[in-house]
Amino acid sequence: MRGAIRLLAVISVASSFVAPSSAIPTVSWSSSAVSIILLTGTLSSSHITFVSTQNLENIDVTIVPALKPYVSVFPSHYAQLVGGLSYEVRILFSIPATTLPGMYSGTIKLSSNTKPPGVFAVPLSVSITVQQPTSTFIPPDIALPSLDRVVGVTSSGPFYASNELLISVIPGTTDAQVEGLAAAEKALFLGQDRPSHTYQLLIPFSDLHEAITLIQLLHSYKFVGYAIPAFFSQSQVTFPNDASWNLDVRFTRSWGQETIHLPSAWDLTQGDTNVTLAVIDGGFDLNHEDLKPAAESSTPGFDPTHGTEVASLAAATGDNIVGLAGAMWKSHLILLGSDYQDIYFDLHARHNMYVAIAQGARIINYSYARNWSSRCNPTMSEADRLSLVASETQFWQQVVQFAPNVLFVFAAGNDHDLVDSVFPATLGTQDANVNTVAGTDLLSNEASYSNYGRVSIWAPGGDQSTRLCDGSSSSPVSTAHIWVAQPQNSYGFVSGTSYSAPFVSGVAGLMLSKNSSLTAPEIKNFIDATADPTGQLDPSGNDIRVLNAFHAIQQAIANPEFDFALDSLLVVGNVNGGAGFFDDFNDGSLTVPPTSNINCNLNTAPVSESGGFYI
Ligand SMILES: [Ca+2]
Repeated sequence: MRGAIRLLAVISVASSFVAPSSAIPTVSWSSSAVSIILLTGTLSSSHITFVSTQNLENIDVTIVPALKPYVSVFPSHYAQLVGGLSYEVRILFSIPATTLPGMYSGTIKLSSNTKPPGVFAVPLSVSITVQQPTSTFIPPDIALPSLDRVVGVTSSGPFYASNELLISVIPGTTDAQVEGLAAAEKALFLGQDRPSHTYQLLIPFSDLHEAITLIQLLHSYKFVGYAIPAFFSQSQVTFPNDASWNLDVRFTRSWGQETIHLPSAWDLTQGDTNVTLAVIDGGFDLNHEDLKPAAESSTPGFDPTHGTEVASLAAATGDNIVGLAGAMWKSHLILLGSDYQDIYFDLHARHNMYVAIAQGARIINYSYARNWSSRCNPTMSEADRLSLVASETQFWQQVVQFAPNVLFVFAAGNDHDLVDSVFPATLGTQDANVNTVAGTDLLSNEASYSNYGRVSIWAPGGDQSTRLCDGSSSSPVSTAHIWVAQPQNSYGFVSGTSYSAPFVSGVAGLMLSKNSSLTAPEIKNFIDATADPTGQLDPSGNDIRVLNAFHAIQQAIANPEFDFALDSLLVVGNVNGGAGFFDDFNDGSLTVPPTSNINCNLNTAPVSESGGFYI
């Protein structure tokens, strides 16, 4: 039954600037107050801006003690503020599962250790209304798990939301049926994802094995398509410990782009603002000087580091003096963030894939992964492991197969392991519209951390010694990294298959810029067919073949629009319109000039014709 809770995770922000009471404050918030309603055990984020009338140094953003268990901010410190400029503070609300229902109020303040104590900025009022989930009200949107509910099988993952299962129901299932299940199984509703008919159930279990047992029970309900624990993917970054560069700076910053022949590719195209590329990643600096996201359709997430880095390789603005050149200098770029640091709630990530598809994305980059191999999960039973692999396959294939003409580009992952149990990367071994990208080093060797096997393609990821899932450390040959954009108009070096994937996403975007009629499987096939052989084999005996942007785009051009390998056109049934033959590109592929329109009127008998066609 709806109505018990009116709204969830709706952030209301008063619209007026703070009016000074006596003295004019140096700093003004864009709103006087922030208020939010959240369920216990969930999380949400917001952002707010402020302006200072003068230059300031060393300003801290502080939270009153009463709110500290529930609120954190990013950034929490500004070394320099320029008077008159607007600064954004991101606010994360995380309501631990044990929080009692009620109203929690307090303030967020700006303070300066060089200014006398007192009010130079009016504190921002914050109020949080905490409610408990029920078995009778299904919140209308996804709920993100609170930070205390992020638990790991080990301290380095895999991570899942405690006491939460996701059930995807078959079309036609009613809310009442799902409410009946919840009542019978003593489950409470946290949220739902409508595009995938998925419900988030709060239901107690002590570990993953118990969760899998519960899932088998839930499968006894005929309307349950599948059920799965609520997992988080992990960003596939490896963290630099030491930068030991011997090479010229210019070369170190562009070897990845040179390896995949982007400079010659850019002679053919630098991209197209009509090609929509979505990067689903941790968070983004939407104001970065070198990123131009589509203003209407991006969400920043909380920690802007990883997403800014990944997006810059695919789509940093080229030829603008600053920063670097993304594979696509021009694109329609959608950036959809997470509200966590280096993890992404799977349900949210998948939901954002549906969002990107609805907004016309042709390419979706996701540089996150989770590995269910026995090597990475030595304490898990084989039965549990296979059960999770089966659920995961259904979970990710639901969105991949929903949009067969969208190219999904996934990082292969950083465990130096077979890709077969890595999600969502392993879908590249079975789905024609999924590209799984493994990482190479400066010399186009397999990066020491990169997963391998039946990956779709290899691309530069840099290399360095990395802690692997089994606790061992990888042994790099070279330690060259990848130069990327980072928050607040800075730049730096990183490594990981996180950074291999966006090279492929950007090159796919370049291919579409030259030929928008390419299908996602064609893009995947052309990238594969034109890759550079290295003569090396990965540990499983597969060829290491590195992305070649120039040849991939040439292949895209060689397959112009309307040049079908079609022998006949059979029109069956009631088509009210016309069809005909023509050759759009004058490339000589049609030897017979355009002829013979076919008129397909209602109720005409089936006809067949030969040649190229348009409808
Ligand atoms: Ca640039």
